Amino acid sequence: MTTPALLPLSGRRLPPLNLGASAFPHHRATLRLSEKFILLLILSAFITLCFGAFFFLPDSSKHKRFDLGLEDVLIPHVDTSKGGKNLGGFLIHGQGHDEHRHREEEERLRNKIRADHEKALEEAKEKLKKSRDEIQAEIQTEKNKVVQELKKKDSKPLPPVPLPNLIGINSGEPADPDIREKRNKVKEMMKHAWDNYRQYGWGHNELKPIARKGHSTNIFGNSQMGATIVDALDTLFIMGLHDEFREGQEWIDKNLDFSVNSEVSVFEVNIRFIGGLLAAYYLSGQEVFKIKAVQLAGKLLPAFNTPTGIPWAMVNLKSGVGRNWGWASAGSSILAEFGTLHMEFVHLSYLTGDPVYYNKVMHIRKLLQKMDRPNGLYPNYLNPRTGRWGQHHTSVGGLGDSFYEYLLKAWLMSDKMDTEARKMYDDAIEAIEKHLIRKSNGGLTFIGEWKNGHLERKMGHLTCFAGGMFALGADGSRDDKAGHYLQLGAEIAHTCHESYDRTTLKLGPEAFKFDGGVEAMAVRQNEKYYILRPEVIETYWYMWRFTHDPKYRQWGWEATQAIDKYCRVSGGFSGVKDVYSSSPTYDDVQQSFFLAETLKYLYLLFSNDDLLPLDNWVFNTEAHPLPVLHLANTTLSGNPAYR
Ligand code: DMJ
Repeated sequence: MTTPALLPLSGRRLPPLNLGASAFPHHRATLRLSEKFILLLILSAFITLCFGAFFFLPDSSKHKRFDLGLEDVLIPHVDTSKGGKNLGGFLIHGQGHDEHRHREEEERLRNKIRADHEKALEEAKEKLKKSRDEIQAEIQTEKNKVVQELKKKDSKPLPPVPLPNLIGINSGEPADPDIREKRNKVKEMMKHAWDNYRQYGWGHNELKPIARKGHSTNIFGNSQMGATIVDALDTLFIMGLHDEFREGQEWIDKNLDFSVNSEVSVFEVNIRFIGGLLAAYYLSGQEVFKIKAVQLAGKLLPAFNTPTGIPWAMVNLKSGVGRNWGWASAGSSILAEFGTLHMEFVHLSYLTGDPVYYNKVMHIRKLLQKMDRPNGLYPNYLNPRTGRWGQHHTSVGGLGDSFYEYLLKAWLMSDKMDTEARKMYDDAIEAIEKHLIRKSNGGLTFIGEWKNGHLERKMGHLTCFAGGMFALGADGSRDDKAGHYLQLGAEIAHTCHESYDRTTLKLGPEAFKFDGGVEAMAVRQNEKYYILRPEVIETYWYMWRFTHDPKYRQWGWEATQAIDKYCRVSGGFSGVKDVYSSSPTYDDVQQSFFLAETLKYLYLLFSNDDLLPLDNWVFNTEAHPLPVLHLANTTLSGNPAYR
């Protein structure tokens, strides 16, 4: 402890100080300031030492003594009357005691120390004899023990919740033998995709079906989180592949761990993992899925710690540190990412009774409602620090798509009670129709992209989901325009079918143009790939459910055959790099959404409508079915423990 006032602030010598004879009558000489200063310094050091001793010396009553077997030598009480020396609270026996006994004790102590040293040396030698692998295995065993202990703590069962009415989880068998055969074909394709992943990529996020090994991308971070297993579970369940479902469940139970130092996409993890786990829970009733979904959701929450509450795109599951992609309009958050959390987060609050998830997504909604929208359109980018829009780009495809989808589905999932969401959806769709939807010269309806006041006449494969969305939102639309929206859905389905039909492989390109003489075809080489995406088939299925027009099953069957012919390899299914080439090359990735979405929508297309009926189930954007919550606007929490 120093007393700053007593220390010179610079090296400059201070002038002598005359304290005068009256101050120190016995000192005739005047003290120089530096001498006084040294005296004061010594004094202050002494005081500091006393204080330090008083406050910082260990309180022997609180500290355990090290057990060196010294009990007979060090006696913890002070008795100096017999000539003992007091050293820091211990008394060492000296003169006046039995010298012989003392020497014996010293000898005993020396022997003990020697023996301990030898033992330690022996142990070290033994360790060194072991191979590096053996030592690492020992360390790993210790680590595993700690992880298991932590897991036990983490996996406490949640209080029970009354499950919503789960209708149509085991049905759908079509009477028509032709349709049954097509349905079985899709199931066989699912088995091929799963079995190969099981054999060559088990536990990895995805599969490389040609290299026959695991695959991953940065959306899942650097960990093996078994994305394909989680994404595929509900498809396995509805197809009746129960052994495979159980294998997946077992892996999740034993291996899916979110305490990993890994930076993941909040959106992707939400739609694939949380959505997949919740759907698996509702379908099977197995607690493990609910527990894992809640654990994972807890790891995503730190992403919301931004100045505005608009979450970061990515979060490190261990540290909770979040950030945005550099390419996204100067580090903005993306509409289709922060706007695609609502369904899963509402279910998390429902199942846990904890409003934290619900509050996070409602906060996003309130913030968006307050903001000005250029031409009534929502731009794709929003800065989470300033709360201002980034570049004025609007899309119903990549970067925007599922935000609109979730507005509609929030309303449907609330048993049509969330009218605020429905209003936001209606307003948005009106602006989209006005500014982005056009008819091409050849009469094809397309949805373009708005870029800084200009309409780009290009549509993405991703945008094709909108046909199904328009059909799904037809019932309950403003001014009773149900017929209009169903028609719009049919037109988009037709356009997207054209984008498939105009290729060599009968599979759709990633993006296609409506410019000059080009209609529904890709122009740039890097837009000609097909990566097993579901959106066109998704729209066929919704259109089939609402119209029962057989052409949708026909179009779905064309796509099934094309996928089986051109994407199937002996190690699974792969994307192709050019749908206009008769000898396509593979991208060697079996995407997890192929099992979650593409094959599920195809299976549903060839099933009866009583399998997952749309009055009772709402599909998240990764095709994971979540039940409608009939809550009658009272409370979100289905958990009586928290009501
Ligand atoms: C899926 O992960 C989801 O459908 C998402 O909304 C966007 N597209 C991919 C598949 O194409």
